[in-house]
Amino acid sequence: TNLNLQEIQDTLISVAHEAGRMMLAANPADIDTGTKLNSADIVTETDKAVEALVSSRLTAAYPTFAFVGEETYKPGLQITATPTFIVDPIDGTTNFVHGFPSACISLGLAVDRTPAVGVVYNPWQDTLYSATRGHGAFVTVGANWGLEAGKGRKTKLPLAKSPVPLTGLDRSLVSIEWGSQRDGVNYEVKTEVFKKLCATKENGGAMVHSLRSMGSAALNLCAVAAGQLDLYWEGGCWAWDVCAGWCILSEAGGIMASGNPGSWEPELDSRKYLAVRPAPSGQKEIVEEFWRVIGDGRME
Ligand code: LIP
Repeated sequence: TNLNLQEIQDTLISVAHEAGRMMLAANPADIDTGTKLNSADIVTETDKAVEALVSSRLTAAYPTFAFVGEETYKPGLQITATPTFIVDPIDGTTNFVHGFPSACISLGLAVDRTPAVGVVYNPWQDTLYSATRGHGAFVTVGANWGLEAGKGRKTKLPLAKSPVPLTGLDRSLVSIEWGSQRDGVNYEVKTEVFKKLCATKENGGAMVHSLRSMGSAALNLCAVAAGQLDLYWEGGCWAWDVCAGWCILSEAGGIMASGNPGSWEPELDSRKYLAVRPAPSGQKEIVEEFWRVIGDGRME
């Protein structure tokens, strides 16, 4: 298939801006909030309304493409080789509900089960990340009001850190997430790994510079793509959390390995990921170092 990925990206960007205005207009204090897996797995009326808007816009523009969205996903649904929009209407719903300004809309297109277009937009910070396969990754600051006022600036992702080799975990800022699973195998593996990452090494040094959680997989991936974080590790998130950010990460020169030791080519829906920032060297070595910290633990 000969797809015009740039045109698809433009459509996703305009949908992202429309969705962003909806999110800014919603008052999280007033919206009906429900839960899914447990009390930490929050969904709001805004998540559902944004997904309905996005799905109607994208289905009208690209009727032959498949659509997978967080709020309409049914267990068992498979992502196939067909061009598929993979959408999280609000990634970082917990932050959204609390008014913590780290949440976004994540709009991805997968072709042959591989991320081909990614648009991630945080309307609170008016920051838009975008990428299409083979054409690089960009960040636009002041994307909404700025462009409307003729003042937007669109620049290549700030890869200021990319000339800096990765020299090891002990010089790294590492993003981790609890996710909403608070028991079971993933909980056990995560608590063990988090504990090791916070520890002192035999030589008296620290294992990592520090740990962060942006509360949104998509924003974690964009921060890694921009070189603001060195690594991001999570198990339990879904294809809609990572599809768009993965495209942005790869196009910026970062890599995505499996969150379980062993695989350099994780599947889009494998639900366990380890992202590494762009760097001229040290990417493979830091993945192997992180995998050694995980040791025998394996997430589901
Ligand atoms: C959330 C993520 C977050 C992750 C959670 C959850 P939601 O997405 O992006 O980083 O830890 O597992 O998937 O529910 O806010 O769309």
